[in-house]
Amino acid sequence: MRLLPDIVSYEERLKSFDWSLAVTELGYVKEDIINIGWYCSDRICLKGNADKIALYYESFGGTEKSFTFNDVRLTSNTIGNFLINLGLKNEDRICLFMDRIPELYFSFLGILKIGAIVQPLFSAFGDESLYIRLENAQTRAIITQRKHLPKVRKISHKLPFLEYVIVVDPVKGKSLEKNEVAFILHETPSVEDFKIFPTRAESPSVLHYTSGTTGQPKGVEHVHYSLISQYLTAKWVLDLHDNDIYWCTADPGWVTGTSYGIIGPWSLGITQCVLDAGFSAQAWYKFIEKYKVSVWYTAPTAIRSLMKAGKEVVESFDLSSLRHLSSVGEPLNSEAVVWSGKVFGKQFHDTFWQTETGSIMISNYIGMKIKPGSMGKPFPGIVGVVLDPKTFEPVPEPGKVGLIAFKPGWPAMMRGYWNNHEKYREKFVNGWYLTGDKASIDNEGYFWFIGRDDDVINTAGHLVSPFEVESALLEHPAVAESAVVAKPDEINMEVVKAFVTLKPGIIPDKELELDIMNFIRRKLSPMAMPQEIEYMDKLPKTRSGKIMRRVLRAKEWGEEIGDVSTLEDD
Ligand code: 6R9
Repeated sequence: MRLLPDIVSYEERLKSFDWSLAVTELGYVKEDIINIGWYCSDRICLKGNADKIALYYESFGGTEKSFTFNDVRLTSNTIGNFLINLGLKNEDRICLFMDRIPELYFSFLGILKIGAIVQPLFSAFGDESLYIRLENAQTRAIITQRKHLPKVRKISHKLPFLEYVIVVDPVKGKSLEKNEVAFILHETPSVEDFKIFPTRAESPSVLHYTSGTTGQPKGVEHVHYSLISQYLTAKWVLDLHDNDIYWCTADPGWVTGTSYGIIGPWSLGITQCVLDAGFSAQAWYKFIEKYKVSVWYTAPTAIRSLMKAGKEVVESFDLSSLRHLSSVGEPLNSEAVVWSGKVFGKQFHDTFWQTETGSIMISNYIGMKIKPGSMGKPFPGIVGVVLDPKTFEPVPEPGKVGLIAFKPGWPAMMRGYWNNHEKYREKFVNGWYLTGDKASIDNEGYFWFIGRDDDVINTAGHLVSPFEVESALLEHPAVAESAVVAKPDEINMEVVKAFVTLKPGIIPDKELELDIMNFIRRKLSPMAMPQEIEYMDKLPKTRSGKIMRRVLRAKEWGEEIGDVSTLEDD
């Protein structure tokens, strides 16, 4: 493998690692101001890179735009100034509910510059998904596009804390409703000097929502100090160098799209590109060829879809610019790693982390031998183990399955779940942070992913809570009871499957199945929509009345059902 001359091996890094390496490179002085918005724009300009391209953007329809780091500095200043003039202030929650348009990226930094908390949400979310998260965070403002206004309007009257709906592309002459304000970036005078709020290491920065098995989604609280981890992992794991053109395919509604789609690369002054369009093998290869992408961070479902599209498609494009490939979000099967080695001449480097960890924890570090199918080893400075599920002590034998856990204390670690201290506390046992995933570690220290330790469904890298889908299903007029589990899928690894019982007198048929699916798609999201609905006369329940998802899941995966002694009698 070709390594760039400045690369230090994993073993060497382990010997002398300290997070202060990043602190020094970033010029951060302990106890002083640290603001991610400033680090990702102003600082890069001060270092002499004001005219360097920060963002190449291409829209769904093929519109191209490019922005320098100075543009990023000015636009984020301008947005920050607008928010301040509305009366928004530090620690207010401001939601981004937009497609991947340039305003999304600039607003992210603008919100951080005023010391407010940025709450990014997928624009594909339906009104119910949006409502639950805005209500939980008591969000004060939302920045959106007019195409998403109908969803916002449907719920804004139920959100007493939501004061402003900021629309970045209103139609001229078409009136906005009373709490809606227009903000058109290119028509707003640019703000050259902006007083950035003096955030400190522990000041809150980003609030990402993630789904668990029970209860509503949890808001994961991050702080400005997360920059230290995000900067260093972007540099050493994604292998970003000054002349790289970097493409992170993730949407900033997901933590990968912020930690490594904004903060990591821009704090390093790297040029990145964004394609605001859905997946197509042709379009993706064309994009890599056109922008000469050298570093690519994507997800296993996309890689499997590319595999399915075949080698011939790859060969019709010039992809020789690619230098380093990484993946995250779900298990990366060994076939995909081997395939990428054959067709791109480079193997994908798997990385493992979570919304809660804020930055990459386990990876196939640059230069390290790749064992296809393994997630690699903990990043220097990260103590990662697998714990015995009964004693919560590290498992000493190589190859034995346990719970993936980390010693708390790395800079990007979440600081809490929004308003949910109890759930946060449950994540720690014996001084370890529990990820909720299972793995084994081999005799060379490589981690091998086994699966999640809960019922959360990971479909195409998106975590979907069965509880959220079950609750939404109950709101459908025909549904009496529901149970939701993962079902295996060749491309997405898992998809959502719902088992339902119907209300008396309702006839189950195909039309109703489609109606229920669409109901969930509109209410929650396309990711949460069940791909299959199975009608049941009765759901398996424990004697105490709890639905046994385990039994239904085992059936889908062809596994042993296990202990059913608590199953209700007929
Ligand atoms: C960044 C991100 C976290 C969960 C995690 C695990 C799964 C992530 C993985 C992986 C197998 C990998 N996951 N990376 N599973 N191999 N390389 O994905 O955050 O959305 O919070 O998901 O995703 O189950 O616990 P998030």
